[in-house]
Parts: sequence; C-alpha cells; structure tokens
Amino acid sequence: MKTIFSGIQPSGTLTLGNYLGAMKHFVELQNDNNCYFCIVDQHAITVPQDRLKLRENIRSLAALYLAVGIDPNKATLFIQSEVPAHAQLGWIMQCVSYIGELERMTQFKDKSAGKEAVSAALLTYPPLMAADILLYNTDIVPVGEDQKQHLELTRDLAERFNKKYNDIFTIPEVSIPKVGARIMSLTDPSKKMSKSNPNPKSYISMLDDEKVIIKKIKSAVTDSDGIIKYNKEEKPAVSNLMTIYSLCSGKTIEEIESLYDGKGYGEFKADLAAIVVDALRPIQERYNELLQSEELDNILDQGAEKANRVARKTLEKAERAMGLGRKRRK
Ligand code: ATP
Ligand code: LTN
Repeated sequence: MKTIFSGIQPSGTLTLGNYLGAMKHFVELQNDNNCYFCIVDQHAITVPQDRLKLRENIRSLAALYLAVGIDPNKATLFIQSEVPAHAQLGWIMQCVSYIGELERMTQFKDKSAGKEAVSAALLTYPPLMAADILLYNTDIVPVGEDQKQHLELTRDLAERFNKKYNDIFTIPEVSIPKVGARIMSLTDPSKKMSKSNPNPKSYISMLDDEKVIIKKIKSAVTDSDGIIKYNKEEKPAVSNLMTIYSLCSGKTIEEIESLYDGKGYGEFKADLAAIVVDALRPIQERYNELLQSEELDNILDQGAEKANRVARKTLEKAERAMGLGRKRRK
C-alpha cells in the first residue's frame, strides 16, 4: 500500500480545473492506498484573505472533498493549521532551502508580479508544501501540472536534508493526470483556470448553478474557423472545451470530433453546458447536505487526530537529526 498526500488551498470555491486536475483522482486513489487529503489554510494566508471568508472557504472545501466522494473511513481529511507539525517542519525546510531556488518558482513569480507588497511567506510557500508532504512518508503526490516544479523542489529538499543530517524522509513521486492536468481559463486559454482569478467568467466554479454555467460556457472564447477539432497549439480555446467535454462525459476526443463534424460552436457549447451541469449536480446536492451537518466537524476532528499522531513522529525524528532541543532523558 502506498501513501498518498495532496493539498488544496481554501482560497475560493473550487473550479472545474481543481476537480478535473486533482480532486477527481483523489477519489480513485483512496481505495487501494493510505491517503491524506489536506485543506492547506496556512498556504492560503500567503496572500491577503478576509477572516470570515477564509473560515467559510475552509468549511466549504471540507464539504466538497466529501461531496465528490472522499470517504473518511478510507482517507484522512484534515486542516493544515490543526496539525502544528506542518508549520514546525515548514520552518526546518526553510532552513534547508536557498533563496535563489525559491525565487525561481513560477508560482511565486506569477503571484508576486506587479504587487506592491509581497509577503515573505509567498516566497517560502514551497518549503511549507514540502513539509506537508514529507511529514507523512508520502510515496505519491497527485496534483495538476502547475505543481510539478514545487514537487521537484520538495524532492531536492528531502534529498538535501537526508544527505546532510540523516535518512529521515521518503522521496515522493509526483503523479499528474494524462488528460486534464491543466484546464485553461474560459476567457484566456493561455492561462490556467484559477479560483483566485478576479474575473468569475474565466472559471466554472464547482458550485455554479445551471444558469451561470450555461452563460459562462456560452461566452467562453473560441476561435474564428468554427470547426470543432482538437489542436492544442492552433486552437487552444476549443481544445480546452473539448478536454472538459471529454472528462465530464467519458467520450474520447475522437468521438467528440466526429459527433460535431459539420456542426457549429453554438450546438457544441449548449451540449457541453448540459454535460457539465449533469456532472456537477450530484456533487452540489451532497455538498448542500454536508455543509449543515455535524458530521463534517467530527470527520475533521478525527482527521486532525490521526494526522497529528503520524506527523509528530516524523517531526521529532527531523528535530533530533538536526540537534534541536535537548537530548532525551532516559
Ligand atoms: P489559486 O488559484 O487560489 O492559487 P489553485 O486553484 O491554483 O489556487 P489549489 O487550490 O491549491 O490551487 O490547487 C489544488 C489542486 O488543483 C492542485 O493539485 C492543482 O495542481 C490543481 N489545479 C489547480 N488549477 C488547475 C487547473 N486549471 N487544471 C488542472 N488542475 C488544476
Ligand atoms: N501548492 C499547492 C497546494 C498544496 C499542496 C500541498 C499540494 C499545498 N501543500 C501538498 C500537494 C501536496 C497549490 O497551490 N495547488
């Protein structure tokens, strides 16, 4: 049995990109693996967050994890800030990181570009992410394409630590889906679909209702030739919509191409909207039930307890290997 770890930031309502690139795969993995799924609220505060909204987003994300099918009897679901070992090992991982390598991270460059005030934590975000992963002796980290660079850094930091101090950490592998690893924005197909994008037309939220989904897909950018054909380089916008269609319907790209041979974008978009609505409806129904329930708090309490137990042990080993604190008394 392999250990799997992944995290999602409670920085807004999840998008279809988060679902197709990450969450959908978590559900498949939980059956044969030892899985940890984390709500990384400490990562979310690397950029300004409204306190009440953050609380709401944390709860909403927990309910969404369960609504898509994460089963608390199979996987451990917990909130990062409720397991102090994350911040503690995060500090240690900062001490083995170099500023130069952190400055090279594209997520840091993207999120800091053009901002007047950039928190120090936006730069030291990846060592905290490394800590998340390394605390659980993780073998595999399922993520979208955008996180590949952070995973490479995590491996480097773990190897560096192991070599310098002691062989404490398991070196994790990244797992990126073959299709859907990078769902693009509906308004600009050169950018990834992101829940922090200020323009809500650029993404489909997992909680958008039918009318909104229809409207957003209708106004999604396409290109001028009117042909439904997959070509990522020359027709990135249409190819992105086709990827969404394929993942939500189970039809292959070839099947979609022949289905819409000679038909226009109007018909394709109307069908796509219906398919997305159908895919999200059962998730939204379950989500609404869960959000009100006490069950959610019990699951998060149990998750934190289990995560604390495992994480504390790894943290202690790392601290001992570095010489922190005092020698244990007999
Ligand atoms: P933000 O936009 O707030 O920075 P995000 O949605 O990019 O956040 P997370 O919420 O932390 O980032 O991402 C959770 C998971 O979803 C990660 O595994 C990430 O790789 C994946 N993911 C995010 N955006 C996409 C996308 N457009 N396509 C596929 N996967 C994605
Ligand atoms: N950096 C990730 C979120 C994240 C994560 C993790 C993903 C934080 N810690 C550990 C996988 C494993 C993001 O921005 N998508």
